[in-house]
Amino acid sequence: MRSWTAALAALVAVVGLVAGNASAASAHGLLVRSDPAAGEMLAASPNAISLWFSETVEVEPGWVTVTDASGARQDLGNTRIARDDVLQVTVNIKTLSQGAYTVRWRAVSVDTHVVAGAFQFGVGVQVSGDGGQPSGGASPIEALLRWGAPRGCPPTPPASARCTPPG
Ligand SMILES: [Cu+2]
Repeated sequence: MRSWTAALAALVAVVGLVAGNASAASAHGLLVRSDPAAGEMLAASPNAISLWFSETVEVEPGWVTVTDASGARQDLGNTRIARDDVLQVTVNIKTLSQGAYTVRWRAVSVDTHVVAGAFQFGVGVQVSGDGGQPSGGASPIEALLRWGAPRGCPPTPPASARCTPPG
């Protein structure tokens, strides 16, 4: 009987944890848009990459990178929150020559979860269409917590997916 009681107590604790974190798990800072946009073809090199999130995030200087087709870094490693817009993350880049470039980003959401993704853009060239899909950095515990997420999340989201509430 004692073990049953302990098991029940543990179950109640787990359910409480999941329920208590469900709202937090749905409160990720989501990437709203970027400049350049995913898949965009630019006529000339921009001098910075900017990302806009749905809520404030934290970043470290190396957390948004830009690489060329050979994998060489083209960003200046100065990822930061924009001074005049708390929802904007910016990194400066070198002058890009014609070609396809990949932007990889990660940030810490206010709920302390890491969100991350990647997309491509081109300078003077078209990039393939599937470069624009953001991917999440969900941990196993977060995938578990998503059981309780009310909207936007399939019952068993793949680890690479991020839950984007509709609308
Ligand atoms: Cu979260």
